[in-house]
Formats: sequence, C-alpha cells, structure tokens
Amino acid sequence: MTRLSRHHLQSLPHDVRRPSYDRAAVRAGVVHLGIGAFHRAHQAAIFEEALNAGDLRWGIIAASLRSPAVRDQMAPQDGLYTMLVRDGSADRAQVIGAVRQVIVAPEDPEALLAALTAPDTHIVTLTVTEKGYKLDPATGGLVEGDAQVAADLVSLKAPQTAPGYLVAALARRKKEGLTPFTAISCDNLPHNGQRLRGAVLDLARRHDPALADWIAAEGAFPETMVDRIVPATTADDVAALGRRLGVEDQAMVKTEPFSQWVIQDWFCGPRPAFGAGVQVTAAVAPWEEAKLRLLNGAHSGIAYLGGLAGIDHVHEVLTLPEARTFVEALWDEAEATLTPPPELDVAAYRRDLMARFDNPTLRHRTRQIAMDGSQKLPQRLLAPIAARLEEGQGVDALSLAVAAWIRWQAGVDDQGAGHVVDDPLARPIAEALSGASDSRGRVDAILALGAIVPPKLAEHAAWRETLMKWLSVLETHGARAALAKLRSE
Ligand code: CS2
Repeated sequence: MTRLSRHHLQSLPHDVRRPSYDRAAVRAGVVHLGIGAFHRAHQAAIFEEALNAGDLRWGIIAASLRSPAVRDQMAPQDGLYTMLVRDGSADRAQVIGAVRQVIVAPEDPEALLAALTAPDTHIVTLTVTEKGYKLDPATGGLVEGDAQVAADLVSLKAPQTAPGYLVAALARRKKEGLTPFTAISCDNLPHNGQRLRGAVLDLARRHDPALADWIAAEGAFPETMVDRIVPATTADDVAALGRRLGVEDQAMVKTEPFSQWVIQDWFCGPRPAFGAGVQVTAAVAPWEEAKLRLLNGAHSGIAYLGGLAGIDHVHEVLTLPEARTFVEALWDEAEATLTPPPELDVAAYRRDLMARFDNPTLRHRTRQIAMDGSQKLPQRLLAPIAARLEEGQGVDALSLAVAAWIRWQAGVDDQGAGHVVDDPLARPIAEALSGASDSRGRVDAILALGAIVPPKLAEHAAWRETLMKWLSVLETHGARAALAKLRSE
C-alpha cells in the first residue's frame, strides 16, 4: 500500500482532520528530544493547534537519541502521521503536520546541535523516560558510573545524553549572544523541571562554571505534569487505519480523548497561546503528585498484578471485581497523602480515571506499563507508602502492588509463562534475588538494593512484614488470590 505523504492530504476521507496551515511557511520554534508515541499524541498535537490557529512559529524538529526507527517511519511520509483518538466507541482521525524533521542524534549529532542553537528555537521539550535524565535517585546528581555520562564529562563535541545535548547547545547559544531556550521536561517524574535543571547545571559546571552561572540566571526549566494514555501502536492498528485512509501510515499513534498539560509559568522566551487542555500555573507539584500517585500508581499495580494473572490489557484486568476493589483501595490510601490543588475534585478525578482505564478500544498492554519499574516505583508507590507509615496508617493495597513488582522480577507469571523484565536495573535486581531462597529473603534482597527503596523506608520493620505477607501470598497462591484476599480483609 502507498505510504501517507503530503500528496495525499487533499484526497483523504472527509472526516479526517488535517493541517489547515501552509506547512512550507512554518518555522521550527520547538526542538523535541525523544520522539516516541507519547510526544506525537501529546505535545506535538498541542503545537499543531497553535499552527492551526495561525501562529506559524511552532513547528517541531524532533530527535531520537537512540534508534532510527521513528525517523524511518516518518521521513517517507514527509513527517506526517495520524493521531487516532479512540473514545471507546467511535474513532476520530487527525493528520498532524507539526513535525518538520526527525534527526537521529547518534547518526548526526551536529544536526541536532544546529537545531538547538537556531535563533528560531524557543522551546525544547523532552520525553526521554525516567532513566534518560541520568540522575542518581539517592544523590540527585548525575550517575557517575554511567558510560554515557562519563563520555559527556570528557567532551561535548558529540553528546551522548539529553543533558549533554542541552549543555553543548546552551554553550553555543551563549557564545553567539543568543538567549537560552525554555527546556520543558515532559516525563512522569516529580519535580521534573528541577531535575532537568539539576542535571544540566551539574554537567555545565564541570565543563565551565561561567556557563552554569549563565544558564542558572537566564534559563528556564518549568515543572510540568503531562497526562494522556498512549498505548504502543500495533501492526493491527496500522492495517486498520490503512483500510480507512486508503494509504499506509507507519507513524500513526492511538490515544484517548483526555489530554492534560500543566506547565509552571516560567519561560525565558516566547510561548504559543496555549488552548484547551493546557494550564500555565504557578504551582505544578500538587497536580504532579496527584497524577503520579493516583493514575500512575494504579497503572503500575494493575500492570504487575494483571500481568502475573496472565491478563494482557488494562481494561481486561478491570473486568475482575477484585481488581476494581484493589484500585479503589490503593486510591483511598494514596489520596490521603495528597494536598490536591483546589481546582481538583479528587472524587470526580477518580471516577474519570476508572472510566479512562475501562476504555476497551485503547488496548493498553500491562507489559508496556510494567517496563522500567525500578524507575517508576519510587514516585508512584514508595513515596505514598512512606508518607502513610509516618502517620501510622495502613499500606496494604500499595504494598500488594510493590510485592507484585518483586514477583514480576522472577520473569514468569502465575501460569508459568515467561516474560522479559525490561528495566535498566534488571541485572542487579536479578543478581540480588538469585541468592534468596524464600519470600522473606527476596524482600530483604530488594530492600537492601539501595537504588530503589529509600534507606529509611527499607528499615521500617513493620512494612517489611507487610511486604513479606503479600509476596508470600503471591508466590504461593497467585495474583488473583492475593486480590481476593485484599478484598476480604
Ligand atoms: C503509564 C504511563 O507506562 C506507564 O508507566 O503509567 O505511560 C501513563 O499511561 C501516562 O503517564 C498517562 O498520562
């Protein structure tokens, strides 16, 4: 089948929305690092609205820091792709034209540095995942033992990491008398702006203290909360869209109607007139914390317990009454640790979340969410557990989710089917677990790892027992029995 390209824009079915602006007149005001499906369904769709509204400064030059896969999907399509919004019954299709170019950074570091240094570039957005910031969770500084960090500490001629690219480009901007860009982290990390700023300043200071001072004084690193569920696209999705469009779109993304972006009001240059779904505000942290602990915390719990029960998709896990009770119990526990923003009606938010998880047409895989647990657990589950323990409150539902993550590390589900543990710490975790012979030993081994569970929490004797109790139920009776036990308690 022919690939989607600019030649097809006029002949697509009438109900497909497409760019209403002249793509040739667009300037690239945004450089994005880490062009995965999430960027294409979230920030790119938002900059597309600015373009559709006639402000042509907000085209995107995007980069992959690792593989050529997305460039190879998008380049033959003139950067065009379809965003399919699935509400559970009908689908809405929109072709997005905001992405002007995709650079594969390891192939052409100079091209990415040139884009970051261009006077037209006002905003740099990042979705490089939790691990892409190269920060040590314990110290908050750059991970010293990482080979790419080590390379960037020696030279920034061909940077290896996201902070490396930002520092190298900011050095050039300073030299050329340009202003910095606003660097916006769009990853699910608490205080993501502060973390990005910390990584950039740490690296800059080690190369040139004056550069670090300039970035600290002139740069902007707003905190953000990003929210939209974007499951990985499957071959079936591409085939079905091809039948609908009459052309093949290998870069399509599928997502839900909901989209939210809360951005701290801290820009050092121009920004678009953001429309619906974007809030620019002074305080992002309460939004971020509520979203991480309610949405993402429940997601991780559903992923590990559902995955162990051999269930492939989030909405299928939630057909089990005991899984719904678990999610509500986890939310009861997590909610009590929040100071939600005054505009957030938590009861309504929880209802809406359950409906979003129930969306049967999204087909969000439990295995996708199970990835990188070591990077996700601290902010999603361990932080609310620590807060509750400090108040002497129970933590059964949150701890069941953590125990399920430990159980997941064994690489087999309750039926004996194998899975790959996809996690940057998979090796040290496996090594730690290999010496343990029972549930207690496995809990002790994980708690001793340091890199994941904060020491103070790891030393909490009563919590250790709770974790042990749930891991033992999971290992002896399986995830469904554990969910039933939580329900009956
Ligand atoms: C998910 C998130 O994969 C995961 O870890 O929890 O990607 C989630 O879908 C988004 O944060 C929703 O905004």
